[in-house]
Amino acid sequence: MGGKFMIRCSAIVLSLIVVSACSDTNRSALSEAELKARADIASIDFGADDGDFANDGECDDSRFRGPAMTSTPLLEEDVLQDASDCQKAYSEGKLVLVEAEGF
Ligand SMILES: [Ca+2]
Repeated sequence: MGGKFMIRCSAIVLSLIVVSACSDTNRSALSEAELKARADIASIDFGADDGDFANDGECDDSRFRGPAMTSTPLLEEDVLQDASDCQKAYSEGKLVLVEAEGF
């Protein structure tokens, strides 16, 4: 009886870990040190506005992190495809470049 309960609890904990890993959206507050260390905006290739989520007011490019990021899961296909949203947010100090391409 006790063994069965343990197995069920382990499965629940495991699925919680998987869910939290999958819902990582890069959307977190930035520290002053992070903002100070940012690359010059002119040195960043923001790409084009060819993604499905271009011009929706949120940055969907997974290379960035900050409060201006979308709350939806980041897709690899949106890298370099959301230029206007990410460039605007970066200029407003709401993003840093983390260069974490791919997953
Ligand atoms: Ca966008």
